[in-house]
Amino acid sequence: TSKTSSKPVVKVEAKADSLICDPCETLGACFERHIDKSLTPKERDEQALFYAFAMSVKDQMLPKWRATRQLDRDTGNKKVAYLSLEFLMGRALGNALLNLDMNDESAQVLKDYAVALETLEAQEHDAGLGNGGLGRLAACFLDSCASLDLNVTGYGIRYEYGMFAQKLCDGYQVERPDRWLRDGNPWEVRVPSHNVTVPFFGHTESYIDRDGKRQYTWVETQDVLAVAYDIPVPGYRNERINTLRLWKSEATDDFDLEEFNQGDYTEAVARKNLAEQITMVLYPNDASENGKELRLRQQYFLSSASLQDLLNTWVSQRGLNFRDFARQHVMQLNDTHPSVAIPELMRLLMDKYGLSWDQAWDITSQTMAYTNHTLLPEALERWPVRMFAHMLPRLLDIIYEINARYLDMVAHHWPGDGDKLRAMSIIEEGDEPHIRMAYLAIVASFSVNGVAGLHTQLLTSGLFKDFYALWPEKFNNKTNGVTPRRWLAQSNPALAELLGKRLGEGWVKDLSRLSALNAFTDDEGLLKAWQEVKHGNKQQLAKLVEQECDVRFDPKMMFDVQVKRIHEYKRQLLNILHVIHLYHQIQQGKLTDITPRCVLIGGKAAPGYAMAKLLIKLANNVAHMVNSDPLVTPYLRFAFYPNYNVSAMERICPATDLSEQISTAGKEASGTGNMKFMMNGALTIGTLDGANIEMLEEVGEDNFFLFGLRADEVEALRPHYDPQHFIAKSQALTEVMSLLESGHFNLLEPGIFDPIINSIRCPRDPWMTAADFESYRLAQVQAAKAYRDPHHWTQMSIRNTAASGRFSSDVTIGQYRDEIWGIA
Ligand code: NBG
Repeated sequence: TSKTSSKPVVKVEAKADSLICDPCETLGACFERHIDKSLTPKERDEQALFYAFAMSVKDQMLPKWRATRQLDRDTGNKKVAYLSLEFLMGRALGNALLNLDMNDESAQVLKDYAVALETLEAQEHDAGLGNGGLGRLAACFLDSCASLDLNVTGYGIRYEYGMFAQKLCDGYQVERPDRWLRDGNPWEVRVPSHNVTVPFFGHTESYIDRDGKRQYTWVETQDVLAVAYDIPVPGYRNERINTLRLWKSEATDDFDLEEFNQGDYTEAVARKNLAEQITMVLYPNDASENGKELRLRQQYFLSSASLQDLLNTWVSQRGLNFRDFARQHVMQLNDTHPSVAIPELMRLLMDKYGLSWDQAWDITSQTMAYTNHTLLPEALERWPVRMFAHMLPRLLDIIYEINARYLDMVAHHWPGDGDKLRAMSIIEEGDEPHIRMAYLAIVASFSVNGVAGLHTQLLTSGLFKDFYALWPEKFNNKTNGVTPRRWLAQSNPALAELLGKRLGEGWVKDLSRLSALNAFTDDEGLLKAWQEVKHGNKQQLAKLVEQECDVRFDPKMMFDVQVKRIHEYKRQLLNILHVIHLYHQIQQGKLTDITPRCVLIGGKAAPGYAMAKLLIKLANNVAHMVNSDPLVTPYLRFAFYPNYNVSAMERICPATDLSEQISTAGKEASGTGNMKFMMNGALTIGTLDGANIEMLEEVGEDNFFLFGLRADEVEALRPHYDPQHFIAKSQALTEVMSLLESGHFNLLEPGIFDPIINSIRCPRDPWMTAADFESYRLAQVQAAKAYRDPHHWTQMSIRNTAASGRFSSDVTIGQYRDEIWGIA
């Protein structure tokens, strides 16, 4: 029997509506109600108060939230669905209060309960539903879409366990589950009226319909229920509240029923677990393949549920006429992770709604848009055909058909070129054929974008060169950005206040206004205030570092910070080698070029990435040696920050003097941390990579510490790269290597760092650490020297903030709106 999702979905008005409290009820009254209703006096601990308070803030949003949905329904404007396996939202309370302009009211209300707003804010668990840049970008984009009053819905997965919690055990990373929902999530609203079912497994059957046409059905599927959880996304001081809809997988009732009827109770319960497994956990790999079957299930689950949701809404409002559907929708695919949405939309349109191939293809290819986030080959998704055949048989048929038609076109463009056909085919042949998801995404999308100028250029001249020749009009660049609400107004209140006094409040909505600061770089009053703000932020971070790392940072020293995922291409190693160099210099009494500094590194390594984990151990061992030598600590302190996440960054970036953006050129697609630091007045030491290039363009070489090979130089050097040559040429690196190789940092564990040492010395080192060391060291000397002139340093700091306007995600989203989405 078929248990496919073709049964009619009964529409019930969103449950959210019935939850609405009296629209006139004040925040205070609402809070009182939540406390009185649900808490005895004994239960009123800070966590419970946070929950009640967040519920009250959400209640205050409900009327606007409903009005937004009503408005979008009534105006029938084009709708964008941002499909992403990751939304790294962090905490929501502070952001909601800022955007809704409820900070003063909140403080007033909480006075009566003798609890500080910051205390409640600190109770919230980070929504860590992402790995790093890609997931946080999606979160910044949601804030900008709502703030620019755009009809954009985020579709994602409600992982029970988010990004793992990182513990350090003897300097090694240990992963702990992130049970972020353990105290409940006050922001979400379960909306069962939007439930859909998602089919898996089974097989395809064909039949001849009444008109004599061959039709296909997918039968004997195992269906999983997708339950919608909505989270409000308030715009900054406007009337819009958008929605982030996260899907949770559950067992379908009829599925259970059948098993129960057969009397097989345990089997039925076991099946239920299988269904619920799908959304259990986020895969913790950043920039490397997650080639597991469960991951493909997550991708299909998200894609199918979201498309069914969009189609159900369309049909309920417009009936079965799809003529205008493409004009009214865009699906933005955040990397290839949700690209299985392409054959799924074809399937739904043809098998469920009876459209022809050509009609379905027109709609699909006019609504799908793909963003690429990496050039690293190990991160490009390829799924075994075998896995598709088993799990998604109907989709495999469709992918084959897409490929056949597309390859005709390739053959036409390059007549008689069999190699071209093989190279460009969506199916990679071999002993184990694979589906190349990026190729599928390019073929079916009307827009393909990279995330920074250099990245897009490398895509069109390298990885996707052949596709660019075929469809140059599809390709475009959208340089990333970050939201100034969270990353400046909220995380750096002292600087925000200073900016407000100097520039008015308009900068929060229009970050280009920060450029007006350039007129004040000789204003002694501003310089002094600027320094005081930074100093205050550094004092706060120092407290946090002492608490988390048991290392004392001195706010008078330079704060030199690198926080991001741990990956060889990001070259935390280069940074650690430089720390070893400084340590050695200080021990030798060579103090002339030394500026006292505190170095902070933080970030998570993918649990299966041995080299990245070893780098964490190296950082910790070096930190131990540095911090326990009283001759060294007046000049140098070094800490590894555990469990780096969004909330940690909110404390770290306002306090940073020097931001480390030191990836091997050509490897970092864009970076977004680089922008957060710049916005908060840090100076960057960096390579010509990703968006660093555009930052440098904005701020000028005099306000940026540039070093290292360019992307083209890296590639030119690769065939004859000789690290020994670079080591021999640099006295500093020679000394660092011999200290490292002497076992000085691992006396009790001989040999543990050999893989790192060997990687530096290996001519095939893809990251060319040795090649850039000397240039990096010299740039560090420049930075150290510059820091000793506080007046000049502060001017450069101001210029960095002033030049950061272009990196607001409002600018980026404005470009998506105008150049890809075509929405009002
Ligand atoms: C990451 C890149 C970053 C970029 C973010 C957001 C992946 C696959 N890519 O450089 O490494 O800033 O995406 O675009 O996570």
